[in-house]
Amino acid sequence: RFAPVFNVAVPFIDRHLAEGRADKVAIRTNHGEAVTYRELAEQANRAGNALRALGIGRGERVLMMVKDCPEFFYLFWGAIKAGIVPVPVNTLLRAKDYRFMIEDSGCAAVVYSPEFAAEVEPALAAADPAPAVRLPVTGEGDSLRARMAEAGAELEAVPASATDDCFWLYSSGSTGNPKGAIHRHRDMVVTSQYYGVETLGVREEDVCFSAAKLFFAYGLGNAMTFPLWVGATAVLYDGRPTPQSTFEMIQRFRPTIYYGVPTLYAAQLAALDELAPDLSSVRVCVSAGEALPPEIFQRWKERTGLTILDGIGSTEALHIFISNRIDDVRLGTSGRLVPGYEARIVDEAGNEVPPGESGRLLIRGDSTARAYWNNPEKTAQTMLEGGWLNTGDTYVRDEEGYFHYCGRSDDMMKVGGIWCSPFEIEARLIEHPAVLEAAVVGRPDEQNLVKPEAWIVLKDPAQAGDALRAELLEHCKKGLAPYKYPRWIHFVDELPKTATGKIQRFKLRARPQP
Ligand code: 3SK
Repeated sequence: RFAPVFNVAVPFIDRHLAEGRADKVAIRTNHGEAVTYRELAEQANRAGNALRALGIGRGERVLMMVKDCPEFFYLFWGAIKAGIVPVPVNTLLRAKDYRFMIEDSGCAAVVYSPEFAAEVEPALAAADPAPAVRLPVTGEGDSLRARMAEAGAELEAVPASATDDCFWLYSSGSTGNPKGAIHRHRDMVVTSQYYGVETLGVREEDVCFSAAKLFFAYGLGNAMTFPLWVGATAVLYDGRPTPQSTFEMIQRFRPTIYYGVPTLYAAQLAALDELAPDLSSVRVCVSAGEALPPEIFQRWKERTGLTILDGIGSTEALHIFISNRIDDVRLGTSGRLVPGYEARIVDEAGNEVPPGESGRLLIRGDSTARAYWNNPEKTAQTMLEGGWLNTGDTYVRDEEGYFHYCGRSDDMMKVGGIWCSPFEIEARLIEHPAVLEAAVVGRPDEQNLVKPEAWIVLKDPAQAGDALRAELLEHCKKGLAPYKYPRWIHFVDELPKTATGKIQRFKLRARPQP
């Protein structure tokens, strides 16, 4: 239940001062900064006041190209408290992408970490309309930090209701332009309580470290909203997450919860022997972004003793809505529904299918975005009647309520008339000791019949060749239904991925065979 007048910055930020956590460290960074809850509340107020002094009004958008650093928190929460809508965006994008988002959002301000100036400034120069306010976070001249230093340290939260617009996140599908998913004040409360507390078990003593960045809905929950909801500590790293850098962060800051993505877990596993990290502080690991191959779960467990809780979420749902639990892991599945969410699996006509049959996953819960900004067509395709969200994922729910991932609905292929999940073939390939990563797509053969094609990254590229190709084929034929083995196997140095680590199978489909 939400109070009728409610600004979500109050329970996430100001509440901690009233509850005796003013001196507790809320944020630690790889630069050695330690920000207490008192400082966080004060700096967020300053950021909100600075935005107001710049003339930014209620409901106007501030685009944030900001790395993982305390200023991300200050700007995000200060804006919300002042009734302004923060829009964190992917910091790995290019000028043309930023130009699109600037124009699409009609933002009143762009605030960016100076590291991203080479892409953001040309986007600002080209955009029409373009915002009057353009500020680097830090720097010699005008900057957010300089404005914050001059702004007041007190700020009254603007009254809002739980269903008022609060912040946006751009969601990039496999095709088309990114879409601004509009989230409401209540959404972060819902994900923090239902997934963070009641599913994952985040608590005040925790130290949370996420390899996934804050601009990604997954990272935003992992390293900002969950720790702030329970008064825990977030650890931020502003560099590129590699096995080396993430292991260094874990050894230095001793997090209790570590959040990664499957690709990074695979790379970390491959580097365990060489780097021999001390992971003893971690009590649980989390994975999302794409389904975790069972092989990675098992090898991680054997090598580190740690359980990886795999779950599925989306930018539109804000965080994970189906998940394994620490005392309830069903290997090879995404787990069961998170409290507060309902699911339906439907066929192409929208009729619910029985357990054991695959179909499109729809979910319903109080954290789902209300619409895409300025995009009624995509809104109608995704935010369905009755509050259902079309996830675009194909799933099977078994009799016991566990959800088995089959792939993105647009990645599924029909082989010999039977639906075939690329994920199942990839999981089989990854079980082979030579394979680091695999992606499978459908490709028409000489008779124009779709067959699986595998693109493989090897742990040791020197092993590539016909002998290994034949071995992998045999491995697949042994472990999969006969029609599912890949008819073509290509060895590549890397797979095309989104900034958040999801394999872009559509790019492989478009690639000519080597
Ligand atoms: O892709 C996911 O699984 C996910 C999880 C949490 C939040 C956001 C996303 C996209």
